[in-house]
Amino acid sequence: MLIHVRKKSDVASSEITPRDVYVNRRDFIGQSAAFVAGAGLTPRLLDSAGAPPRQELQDDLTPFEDVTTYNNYYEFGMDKRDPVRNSGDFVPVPWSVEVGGLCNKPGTYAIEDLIRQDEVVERTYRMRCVEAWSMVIPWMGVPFRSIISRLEPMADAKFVAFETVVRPEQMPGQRRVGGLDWPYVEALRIDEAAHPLTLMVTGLYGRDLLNQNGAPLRLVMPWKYGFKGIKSIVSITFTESMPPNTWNIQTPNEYGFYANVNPNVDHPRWTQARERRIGELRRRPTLMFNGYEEEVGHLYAGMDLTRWF
Ligand SMILES: Nc1nc2c(c(=O)[nH]1)N[C@H]1C(S)=C(S)[C@@H](COP(=O)(O)O)O[C@H]1N2
Ligand SMILES: [Mo]
Repeated sequence: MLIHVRKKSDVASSEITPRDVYVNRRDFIGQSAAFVAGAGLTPRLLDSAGAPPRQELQDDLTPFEDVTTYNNYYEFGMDKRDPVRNSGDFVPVPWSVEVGGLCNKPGTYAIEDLIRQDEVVERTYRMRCVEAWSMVIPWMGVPFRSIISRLEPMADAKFVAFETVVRPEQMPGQRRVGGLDWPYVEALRIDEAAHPLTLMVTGLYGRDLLNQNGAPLRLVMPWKYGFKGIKSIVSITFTESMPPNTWNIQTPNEYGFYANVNPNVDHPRWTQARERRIGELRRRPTLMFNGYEEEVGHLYAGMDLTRWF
């Protein structure tokens, strides 16, 4: 297998970057490239003897401070600072997820039963928002494929749909009139959902997710625009036909279902060829599938990637 998945328990204790190294930017700047190299995808890179290092080796982690204060989470407001400011009343424990549709193990699952601690891995991924900014984030979570296999989808299940919690009393953005319809919904084709890179995330920087990042449970698919990474998930449903997704409902000519990062298909109102990495001044080129083409390109073989945005 090309992708080496490191379980938390596999990591030698000397390799675990202590929390205060993460939190103190000055300390980890010098180590972050090495840390990215040690996580997720890179053993393959180190193995490919003689090949020039790929761009991920130059990617520094985005500081914890930025990852947790510059957010998109419209349930808490539309400005980047709103989620951290307005999510203090949100209570992510206890938590359960409704599983239904075309699978053999439907039911109400406590989060502890869905997320097995011995399956938690750490993965450092680039995240590219459709608004043309990006970050590099060390996530913790469980590969969604192992959750899927426990839920036993039936043969006619072609998609997986997700919903975010609706709690207007704790989420001021849901009390606003106009704007998005709630719940926020998203979906993946089942082979995308089962791809080894797709992570059901419970933490970042070695600690539990904060409310503004989608506590206690959110999705991350690093080759897709960030809006596919639905936060605070309360339902998972296996379906035969393609489910709707929030931003496509809202503005179908701007946001698609697949939403694969693609520098060659511009947003109607801005270019997608470049992006601003949070913390950097110069814009960098956006990579096809956000740099994960080797891993995920086969999922879209034969699709017209200029049409299926
Ligand atoms: N429920 C919900 N999930 C959401 C959003 C949202 O507004 N509501 N915003 C999305 C967008 S546009 C992005 S870029 C990412 C941002 O994740 P982050 O704030 O953890 O960086 O969350 C995605 N998930
Ligand atoms: Mo986004």
